[in-house]
Amino acid sequence: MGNELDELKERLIKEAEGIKSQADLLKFKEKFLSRKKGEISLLFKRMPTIPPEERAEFGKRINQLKQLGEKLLKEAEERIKGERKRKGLIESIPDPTLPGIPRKIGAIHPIARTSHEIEEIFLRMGYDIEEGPEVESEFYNFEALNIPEYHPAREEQDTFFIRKGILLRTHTSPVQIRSMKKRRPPIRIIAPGRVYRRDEPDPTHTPMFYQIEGLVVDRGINFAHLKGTLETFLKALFGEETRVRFRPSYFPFTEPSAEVDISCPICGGKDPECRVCGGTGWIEILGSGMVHPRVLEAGGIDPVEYSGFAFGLGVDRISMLRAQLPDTRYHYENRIEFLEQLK
Ligand code: 2U9
Repeated sequence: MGNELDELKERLIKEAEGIKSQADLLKFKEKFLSRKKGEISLLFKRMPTIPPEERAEFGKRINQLKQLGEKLLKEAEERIKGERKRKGLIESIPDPTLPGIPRKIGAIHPIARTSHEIEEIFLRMGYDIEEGPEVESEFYNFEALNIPEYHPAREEQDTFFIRKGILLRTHTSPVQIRSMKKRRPPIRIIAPGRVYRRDEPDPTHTPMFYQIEGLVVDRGINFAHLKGTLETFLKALFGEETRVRFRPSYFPFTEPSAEVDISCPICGGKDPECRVCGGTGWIEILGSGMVHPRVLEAGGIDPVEYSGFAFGLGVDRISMLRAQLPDTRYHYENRIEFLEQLK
């Protein structure tokens, strides 16, 4: 009997030393201390079979074993807790030898890039950049530009009204009216910015898009200045080999007016099946004209003393042409793959 208890004591100590995990702890508890089947509990159950004179001693010894088992269990539990804490601390120290987390570097949006390039060309030619409000008065957006209420261009530029007489601008032209009122000639400005029209989105339209318009006002400005300026600009943007042609057109705010085409920058007019120019060899790129005398007057400038030319272009259209996009709506989908391709 004494031997059996000594042997149990030794096993208790040895197995407690081997406890390495939460699972080992549970196993130890189950094996020795479980109330029903634990080895120590089973010893208590043997009490009636022990000769009466040995019972007191036996009881004392198994109580000691029970206390020892509980003590060893507690110690092992503390040890495991301590080890886990130490390991956690070590793992929370960053390893400076690991490779870094690469940062996603953004790209300039193709419309912004096109707009900046165009702005640069005109800045080099001595123009100033002017900006103005996107929420405009009907007067600055239409009346001042010689587009009275009954004019069909109103419907063409159907727009979003904030309230009666206040709307989202349909072109950046109101900026130039404001500039004429603010400055004295000579005036050489460009006005880039967002404009809004009530258009259903399709491959070539979005209800918001970007324009750049230009205005030059001085004594003796004539159509030759317009032609020379736009030819210089278009060659700078599309390449020196670019040819430029002017076709008569009509805008309410210019007279005479012209639409401007460039030779196809993709096929140079050589591919009868070119997808960009449709085989015509030409691409319409901007509108222009001599500022209408009534528009000069609306800007507080005497049309007898001064004359001017103006032009307008759609930045989205130019961006689309340069990237050969089949659909302008790609510009506005915020797809990172699209932006990365056009970096
Ligand atoms: C003032 C006087 C005249 C600006 C002009 C155009 C012709 C033109 C279009 C190009 C593509 C608009 O974005 S688009 O749809 N623009 O064709 N714009 S002349 O004329 C002005 C502007 C301001 C005071």
